[in-house]
Amino acid sequence: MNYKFKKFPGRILEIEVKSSPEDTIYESGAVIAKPIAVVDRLSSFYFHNSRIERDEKIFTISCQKEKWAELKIMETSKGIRLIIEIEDGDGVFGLGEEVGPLNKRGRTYEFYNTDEPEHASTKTKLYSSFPMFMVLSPKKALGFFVDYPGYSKMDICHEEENKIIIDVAGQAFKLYLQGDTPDGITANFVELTGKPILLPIWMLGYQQSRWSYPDEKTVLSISREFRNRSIPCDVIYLDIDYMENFKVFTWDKKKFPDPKALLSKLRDMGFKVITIVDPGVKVEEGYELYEEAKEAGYFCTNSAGTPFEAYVWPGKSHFPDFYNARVRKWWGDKVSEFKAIGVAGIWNDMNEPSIFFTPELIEEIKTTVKNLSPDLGMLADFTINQIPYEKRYRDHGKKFFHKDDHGNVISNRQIHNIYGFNMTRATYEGLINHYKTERPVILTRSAYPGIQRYGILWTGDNASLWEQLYQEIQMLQSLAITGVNFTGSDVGGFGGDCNGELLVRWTQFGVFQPFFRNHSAIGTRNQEPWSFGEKYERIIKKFIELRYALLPYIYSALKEAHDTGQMIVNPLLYKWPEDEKTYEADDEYLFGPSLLVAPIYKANATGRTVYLPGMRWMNFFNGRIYEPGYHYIEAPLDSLPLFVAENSLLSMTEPSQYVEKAIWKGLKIIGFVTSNASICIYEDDGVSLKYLDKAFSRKRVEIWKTGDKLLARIHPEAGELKTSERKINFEIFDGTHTHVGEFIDKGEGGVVELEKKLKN
Ligand code: MIG
Repeated sequence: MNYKFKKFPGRILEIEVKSSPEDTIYESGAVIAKPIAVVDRLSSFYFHNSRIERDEKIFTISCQKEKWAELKIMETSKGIRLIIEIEDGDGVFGLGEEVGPLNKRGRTYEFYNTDEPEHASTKTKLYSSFPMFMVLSPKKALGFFVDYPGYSKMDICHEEENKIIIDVAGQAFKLYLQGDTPDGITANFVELTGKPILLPIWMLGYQQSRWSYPDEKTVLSISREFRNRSIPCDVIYLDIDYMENFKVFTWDKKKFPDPKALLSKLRDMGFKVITIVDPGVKVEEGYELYEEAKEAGYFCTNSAGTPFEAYVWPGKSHFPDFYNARVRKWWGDKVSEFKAIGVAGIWNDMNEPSIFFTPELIEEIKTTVKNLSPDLGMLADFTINQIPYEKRYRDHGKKFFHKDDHGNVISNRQIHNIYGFNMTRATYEGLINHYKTERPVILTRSAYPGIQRYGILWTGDNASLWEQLYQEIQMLQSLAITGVNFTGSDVGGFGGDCNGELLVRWTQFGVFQPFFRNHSAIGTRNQEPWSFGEKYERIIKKFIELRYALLPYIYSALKEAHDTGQMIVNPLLYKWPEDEKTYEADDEYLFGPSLLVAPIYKANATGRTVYLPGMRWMNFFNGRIYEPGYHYIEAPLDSLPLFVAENSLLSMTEPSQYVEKAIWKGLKIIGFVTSNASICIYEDDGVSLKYLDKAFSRKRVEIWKTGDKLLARIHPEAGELKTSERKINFEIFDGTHTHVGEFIDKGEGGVVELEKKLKN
């Protein structure tokens, strides 16, 4: 075994692990930070005050002589194994898009991007791979990232009580270790893999999708429905049926006779349109994209060097080799050309890549079926059941090849998990290159660490089931730990039939997902906000309006994430790692700097137990104050448990039907302040990159108590954007009284004394 050590910013240690010196590391592209130094001796290495000692293949991670964990690295017949021995009670958090609880102990997880349409709790892999996690106890927080883009598997204290056993199916990879506070670990990881992009403000609005709104007429009528019912909405999606025979970058001219006119009509109504783009290119003579790519050799190949062939939506298809820079450039140009008629964003689907079947598979199935006989009994039944499932999702990697920028052929097996990542990267680079001042908007289903610098991940084909609503609450936090700031689940559930109550509860959660989109599958019940009758529509509307009212707060948090790597969504354990009760509180989380949200995810529930950590909290809806600890909170259908932290503030505005700019006409500051609190309000044009040239405004609002009076101060902190004159209202609760006030903001700031309201 061979090791090399490098020091990275954020006190991260990189260990390059190789079976033998000749083994190649296939770069995943996740890490973009530059190393600070090559380290040759580990004896004085850090981890806070800790040391890593090198004893053959055993590294002891310790702190001032106290052993924290032990890491062993060894060769196996299938690759390289890491064993991390942790302590009793240590929590393990992260792994991004995996089903299961926030604390990952007691289960096995796989990393091999897979189109898994059933997110059952038994599943061990989904569309993305985030082999990053932290080991946490009140006295320590250690971060690990196994940067290997091929197959790996992690047994997290499943087989053996306090052991994490990681099997990497390769001979060489990089391992990153760090020690910090839990939120520091994520921030450092983001330093390593890139800051989250700043999205346009309208991506924070409510979004409506369906597989599919099949024609122009339907798209228009759905959009009008939103405006007629005054339900805010910013984005409408076009799923696969807008294309002609599922050919990427084409429009079905029968169903969408004039897409440009349609997009501009929708724009006038305040809607942006995001279109789906799949990687599978239809094999069809005369189809320009296909001809061009075939001619230039842009497709992935099989072992014979001809294009790799498999069947997806367009039928027989080839797959662009996004691992290659020339192919990425070509694809980026194509996407940009397609976008030019007024498409606002690109939705990358099927990019694991998903494959329905290969021609060889059909042959194999035929053989299997031919040999089926009733005499096989139970085995026959077993074989029949395995055909549609196992066979479809198995590994195609053996016959599927890429070419790197130097012409070396690489099996998909080695770099399988970055196909979607590179497709998103290609799209991002193309859009940024062609639309120089516009913030690119790209959704992706498949991802790898670092994806936050290119696009938005959504969690794929969940189902309209209560247990999956709970699962999404957990997954949202696991993704945030691994640096994915902007993500969310299909609100209402994708597969299966939703109902009014479930849609209300999922929408309430959706308000507190960074990405807030309702989407559902073909053949399921309609799921738009008005689909289940007036009673539900009214509540859904109220919550979508709450989202719009909170936009100043959410947008400022988004900018904070872009600047500092501090995520919008944070598990409670980030702020209270010394309180182990937060390790199990995985059905609630922090949203931005001031809010704690505890969604309702059980059918027929009218309330739930909430754990309020570390300080006092104010119920957002009724102003009641709670001491830290467990509380049962009433939450009938039109309410959810939502709390404002003691000594914190929220910036809000009047809800609108859609948002074009992140410059607010009026603001309202609410909060719970017993000594002092402050919040930042970040504003800019909401769509361009001009903020890089100081065309933004960042103001700080502070509230503090002197005697029994509350004072408010606003002062500009940074930026050159001038906001026009507007009113800022205050409504601050000090634990016994509400203090109100009004301030005319002319841009230069000032101080105002709030007035105590005698009656609340
Ligand atoms: O094979 O485009 O996850 O959001 O609606 C299914 C149709 C393909 C899967 C995506 C889903 C989308 C659907 N797609």
